[in-house]
Amino acid sequence: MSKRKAPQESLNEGITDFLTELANYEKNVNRAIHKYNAYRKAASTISKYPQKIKSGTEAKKLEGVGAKIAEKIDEFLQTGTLRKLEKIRNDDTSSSINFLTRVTGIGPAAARKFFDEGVKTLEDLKNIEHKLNHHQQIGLRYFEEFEKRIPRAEMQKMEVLIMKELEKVDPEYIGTICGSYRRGAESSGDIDILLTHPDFTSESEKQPKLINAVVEHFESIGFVTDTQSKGDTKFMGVCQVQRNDEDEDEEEYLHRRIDIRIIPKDQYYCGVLYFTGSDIFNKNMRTHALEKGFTLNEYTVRPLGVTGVAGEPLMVDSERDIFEYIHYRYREPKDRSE
Ligand code: DCT
Ligand code: MG
Repeated sequence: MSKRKAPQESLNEGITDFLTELANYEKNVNRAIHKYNAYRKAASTISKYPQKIKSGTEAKKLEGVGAKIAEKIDEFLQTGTLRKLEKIRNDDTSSSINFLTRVTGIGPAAARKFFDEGVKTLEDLKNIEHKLNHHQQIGLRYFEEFEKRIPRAEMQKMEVLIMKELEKVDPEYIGTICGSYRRGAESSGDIDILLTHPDFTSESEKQPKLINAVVEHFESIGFVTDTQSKGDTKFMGVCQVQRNDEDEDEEEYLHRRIDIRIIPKDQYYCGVLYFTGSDIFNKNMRTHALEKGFTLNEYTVRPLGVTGVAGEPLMVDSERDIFEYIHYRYREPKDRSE
């Protein structure tokens, strides 16, 4: 998962930007995930609104925009700024904690802990590098590179490479690059790869070999450069496209965050759906599923009995199956921003 979302571009960029900034503040500094979700949802609806918003009242008609957000929009439209945001930006605690969470491996709780110990800046972090865990050390080492989004052209190059190399390890692997890339984004924050293999189902034993073989091969060709964490089904680390030495004009590629997951074949499409996102789309789809009497998560879709207890997982052979079970209009990945 990537840390920084692409900036929203729309007629109402000023508004969506301040809402996103407030969202991050709630998540990172206050650890108020509901407020984070509320701001993100409002930003997402407003980014799709085809007109320039002229007042809070106008915005309030949109889904996810309540009275308090409408008030902020009025203040922003009238004064060009927001007192609350000015205060947050000028507050040493908030800005330091917000900054620390930009390092992968440092979440809101760790950021608060470091801050309480007097660690506030990149320099401070470098000075206490020995106190960071391995994941955080890598986040620090590649801090500048991870802050840069990955252009779609580079994502496409990686997709070709990944599929070609996967086939070499075992032609039976099935792989999908999910995340914002699958939704057609012009740039991505990281690479989210989902794999499955016919030998691996939710009934079979765990097969750590399946993911290890892939990671080891990617390391052997110099594509995977670092490991942040490695489990039986999930790898988190760093990759880099190797520069073609014959092409002198080609620039060196940056280090990128990569997540690889292997999912049992019978749960693959629930996984692909989940990891394609967006997170807001997933939330809306899960809410819809509940309304129709189903519970949906990254593994399965299950009917809910009258008592609210989930039944056996339904058979799923495609993403479309999931939409059909819960009577949701099918949406292509490019139409899944919300
Ligand atoms: N996801 C989710 N809920 C979350 C986090 C993630 O449903 N809280 C899902 C949806 C997207 C997918 O996981 C990958 O997560 P990210 O990489 O964070 O999102 P992205 O859409 O790929 O965006 P980015 O381009 O920033 O990586
Ligand atoms: Mg991503």
